[in-house]
This record gives sequence, C-alpha cells and structure tokens, in this order.
Amino acid sequence: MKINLQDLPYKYNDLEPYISAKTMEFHHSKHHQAYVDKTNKLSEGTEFLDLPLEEIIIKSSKDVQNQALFNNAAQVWNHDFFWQSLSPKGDKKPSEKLLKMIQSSYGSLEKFKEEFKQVGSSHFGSGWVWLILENGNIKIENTSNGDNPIAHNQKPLIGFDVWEHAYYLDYQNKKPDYIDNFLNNLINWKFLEENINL
Ligand code: MN3
Repeated sequence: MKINLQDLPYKYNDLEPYISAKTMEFHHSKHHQAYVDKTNKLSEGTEFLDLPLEEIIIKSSKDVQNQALFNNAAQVWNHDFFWQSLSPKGDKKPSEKLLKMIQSSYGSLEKFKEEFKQVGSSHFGSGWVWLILENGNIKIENTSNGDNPIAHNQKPLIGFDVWEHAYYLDYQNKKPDYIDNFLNNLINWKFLEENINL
C-alpha cells in the first residue's frame, strides 16, 4: 500500500493575500510530494511497507535506525493536518464555547495569540507549532523538524508550519507577520472545534 499525496481542501490561490498561490503550489506539489515519495522509497522492502501512515510514524519514532523514515512520514502527516488547519473562508472568530476554553487556559484570546506568536517566532530552525488537548485544556507546543504530537501520544488540534519554505517567498524575514496572518485570518477554528469534539 503506497502513501498518496492528499489533495488540498481548497485551491492554491484561495489563501491569498495571506499565503500566495505560488507558495501553496511549491509547498504542496514539491515539498509535500517529496515527503510522500521519500516515505514510499524508505518503506520499500521493510516491515513498514503495508502500514497506515500513523502507524509508520509511531513505530519509526521509537527507533533511531529509522530516523529518516520517521521524519518523512511525519512530514506527510503534518502537512495533511496543516492544510486542514487553514481556512480560506474567513471564519475569523472562535465559537463562544471554544472562546471559553481559550480564556480558561490563557486568560483571553489576545493573550493566547501573543503566546502562540511568541512560541512560533522564537522557534529556532525548522519545525511546527501545535495546539494539543491535554487534560481537557488547549495547550501550545512546538516541535523540531518533522516531530509531531502523535509520536508522543498527544492529541493534536491544530498544526502550523514554521519551516522557512512555508513563508519565505511571501514574508522573507518577517516570520511574525506570517504568524499574525495565520492567527487573525487563516486559522480554521471549526477544524479545531471538531478535533476537540465541542
Ligand atoms: Mn512545510
């Protein structure tokens, strides 16, 4: 069973002006595709070949011998999750229920955004910022390279790509602006709610 590149849930230009069609096309059809291809290549002739993607990630995460497979398989999953974490629909606010959860963890939506931006801006090198569910609360975490919450038995709610390839064409060194646009214009609150089961 081969891992396939999933289609985007919207068109390349649907996230403009916040993320350009050019960035989306490179990111999906080149970077994401390359992770899919490498995962298939590295699984050939191994015990990973017929496993579903999530099992490949969990199994390979426990073994340094399979670091390359882990990084590529996790990056396939991370991007599938990231595309869904973005919404072109401009649904700019969380629901009342979700807002209450955010307020109980962070005091206010603004403080939550500040904290998320701080974690994303100060992340050194390639990686991800996640929202996870922990003891019924929303929590911000970051991981390096391809590492992700499912490798640590955590429940991911939102994934946000802070690798340079995600924003450099559009933002160059202005990574905080990329994060602002994610939080204010692109974050898929509905996907977050569905993942919490609100
Ligand atoms: Mn990426």
